[in-house]
Amino acid sequence: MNFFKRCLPFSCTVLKITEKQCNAWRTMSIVVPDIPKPIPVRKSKSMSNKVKPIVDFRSIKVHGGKGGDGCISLRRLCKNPLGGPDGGDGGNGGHVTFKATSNKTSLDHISSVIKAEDGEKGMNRDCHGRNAEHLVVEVPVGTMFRSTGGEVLADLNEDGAIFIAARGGAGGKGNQYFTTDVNQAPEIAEYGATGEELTYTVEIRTIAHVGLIGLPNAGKSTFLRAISRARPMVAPYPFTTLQPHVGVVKYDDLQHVTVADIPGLIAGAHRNRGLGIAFLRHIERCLCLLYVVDASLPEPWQQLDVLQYELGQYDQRLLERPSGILANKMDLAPSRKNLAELERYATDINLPLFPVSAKDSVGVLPILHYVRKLYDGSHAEGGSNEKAE
Ligand SMILES: Nc1nc2c(ncn2[C@@H]2O[C@H](COP(=O)(O)OP(=O)(O)OP(=O)(O)O)[C@@H](O)[C@H]2O)c(=O)[nH]1
Ligand SMILES: [Mg+2]
Repeated sequence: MNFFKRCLPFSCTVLKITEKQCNAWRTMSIVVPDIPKPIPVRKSKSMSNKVKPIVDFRSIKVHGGKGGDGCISLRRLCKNPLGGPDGGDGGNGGHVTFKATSNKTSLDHISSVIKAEDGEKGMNRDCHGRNAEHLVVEVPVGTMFRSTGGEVLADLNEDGAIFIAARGGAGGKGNQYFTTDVNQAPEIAEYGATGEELTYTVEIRTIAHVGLIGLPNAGKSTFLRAISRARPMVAPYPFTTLQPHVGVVKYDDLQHVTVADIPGLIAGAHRNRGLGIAFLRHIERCLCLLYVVDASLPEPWQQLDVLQYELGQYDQRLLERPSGILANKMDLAPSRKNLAELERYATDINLPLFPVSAKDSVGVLPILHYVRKLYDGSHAEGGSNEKAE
């Protein structure tokens, strides 16, 4: 019995998975020599309701902690009624610092107002107030801090890099500090200094290696669900996705490639129509682009025209990023009719075209190989640029 079990396809016996997952796996496990192969998603999607979009831009206000006030006190004991000044100094306020870490990928945990602790007040009997702990906020590697004028003030591009965003105020001196030969009982002390209050815009330079771009309803979220464990909402109406979602594709050489589902673009997006410029900004933060086209619509190549026009109007350099085209919804009859014309169009603009049915997970494997090629290419370029610098 065991022998027969071993002869049967592994997926049908050991793992209890659905027929759809089984098909996806079969398509994925085609042997391609010398290329890292994507590892199919075996774990089912989480049942909890938390669907976390990625936050790549935030406006924040940071307040350094206030220094503690110095104390005015004159020691009076029963046997020593003129004991002298004994007011302690206040403690220093904490700084607000940001630390780059590879454990974070999003800015969603950062609140819009961040305040560090205040220093403690000084007390009598020469007790100094406690210095406040510095507040350390973790951010993803590649986070940039800009002033309100748009100037880049810090770029945390290394794991462990730290930026002090607001310094805490120094603690005030107590009256004991002001004792002199002339004035043996000063009744003055300092207030603690207030901490810095500054405003920054924080943004992540790269949200994902590959960005999925398309008109609303093209099937970007469905495709991301097919290749990763991400769970962006899928529905047959436009603008279902309002925030980018990032999924991870794993390869058998242990490399992880992140793919972002960007909210749908429409004609006029560069003039702030639809979800507007804020969403074109997400695209800027992807190293490579995949245009997702609904091939079942009449003249689907027009979707490519619109997408490329909008990207070009926003930033011409986006068109030079390594790209590819996904002709989605190939399970529908009109798509098959449009495919030949779409292929011709793709050849004209010199981009590879991949027919796919995201809903049925058919045709996914060649895309994942191409995604890996784009990723390797962008990293090789990055490496050579660094060397050149
Ligand atoms: N037949 C078929 N339908 C698909 C396919 N992919 C997506 N759909 C359907 O297309 C509709 C839109 O899919 P989404 O994945 O939400 O599209 P989207 O591009 O993320 O849309 P927005 O988030 O609004 O920009 C849904 O009803 C999907 O079921 C496919 O390959 N075949
Ligand atoms: Mg979507």
